[in-house]
Amino acid sequence: MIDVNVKKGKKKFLSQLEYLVENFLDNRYEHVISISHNDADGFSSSALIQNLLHKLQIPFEYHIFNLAQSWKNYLKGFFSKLGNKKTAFIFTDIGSNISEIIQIIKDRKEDFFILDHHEIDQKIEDLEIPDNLFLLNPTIYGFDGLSDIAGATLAYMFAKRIKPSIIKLGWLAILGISGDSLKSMDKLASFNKEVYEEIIEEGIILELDGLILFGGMHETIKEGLRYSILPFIKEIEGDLQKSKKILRKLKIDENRPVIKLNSDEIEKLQGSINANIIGKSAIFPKKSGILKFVFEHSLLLNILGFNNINAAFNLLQRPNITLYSKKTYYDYIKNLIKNLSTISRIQRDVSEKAIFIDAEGKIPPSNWSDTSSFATVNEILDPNKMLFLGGEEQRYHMIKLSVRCSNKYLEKYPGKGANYVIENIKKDLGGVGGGHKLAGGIKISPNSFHILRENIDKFLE
Ligand SMILES: [Mn+2]
Repeated sequence: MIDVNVKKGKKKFLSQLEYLVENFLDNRYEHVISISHNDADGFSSSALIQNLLHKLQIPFEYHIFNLAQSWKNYLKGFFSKLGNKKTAFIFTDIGSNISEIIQIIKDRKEDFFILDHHEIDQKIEDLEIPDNLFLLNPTIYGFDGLSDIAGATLAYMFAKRIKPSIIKLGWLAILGISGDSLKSMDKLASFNKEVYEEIIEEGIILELDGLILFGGMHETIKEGLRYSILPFIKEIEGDLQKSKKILRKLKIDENRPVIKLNSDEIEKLQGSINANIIGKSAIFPKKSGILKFVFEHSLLLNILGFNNINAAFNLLQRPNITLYSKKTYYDYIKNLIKNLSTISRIQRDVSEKAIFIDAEGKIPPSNWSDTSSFATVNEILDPNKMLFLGGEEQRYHMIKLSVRCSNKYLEKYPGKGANYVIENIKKDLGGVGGGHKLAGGIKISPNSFHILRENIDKFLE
């Protein structure tokens, strides 16, 4: 295989991975506490670590943390209950508020393994890493936390080095990749791509060439066009009648499954739709219904993770979907499409480099984050500007903002992505938040928000 990562510190990254693996094995822990994030990538990472610990016969507990409280308060709850067993914490897909975490753990006797792909909140050179912290973060070595390596990819690589039979659970890594990257499978890069190809080789997932109507891949073509959120199809906007009309004009049987259209039909359809709908998708041959389709499965995990952690973990065990999950899925998709239609018409406050959208009263707060993400990947707004979407959070009277930018923006302003601007804001105006280059979030006071809005281009410099 061609090594595409020579320029990035692949060797250093892999030797750090070995270092974590060696220490994890040498220390013979008697108890492990796994903590992961509440999204598809986080659940998949957690499931991989749980399976590893099960195989190693190490007693463990697992938890999901949504960063709603400070690390200090969250971890205090664990520290007060620890006995004398030799204990390790494993954080996956979470925990890159590294300077804060170091202060909390540096005098503890437990060990902490952090496997995360979010950008860390400080320069690594400026950190004093305590002996009980085992940090593996590919962004330190120049990798991109979204396109190059998902949290679950990282968890998979760690677990597989310890127990090679983890390869059979590689589909979990694919779920994490799909949930975080929001990309057609031919656009994966680096470690994500390597793992993806390895899992295909293993026969655990199958790759399909053809239509990309993510959100509706499991449907008939008329419903697939209607429910597609990646790409979001502006010509249809979730309207079944509009979808049927297009298909009738093209003389395509509206009841054919999305994945059964032939190349002639696909080409005809592409000709009348303004977004790219051709690419590669993947399926889990052992699952059925919605769960057979990788994107749709990971989307459902993301949706459930927001308010039903047990249902999300349960989904990983099941070959097919429950009625409850199915309803949740369609409610979500319909809502998102409505929100994306709203976004394409909503009033925006635009500066040279940024777009502000006041979503209060127009989009439910629980949808702000996903609406921002899908508006950005679908280029519904100007891709040359950074998006700030949000409003006041009623409970705490803080302004909550989703921050998003496109790859196009990053090419124009390298190194000045979402996490960069969030750190700038925190430095000057306070607040809590973090994220990746392309996506992040921050909560600030109404006063700070006012200053931010007036001076936004300075924070983006
Ligand atoms: Mn992640």
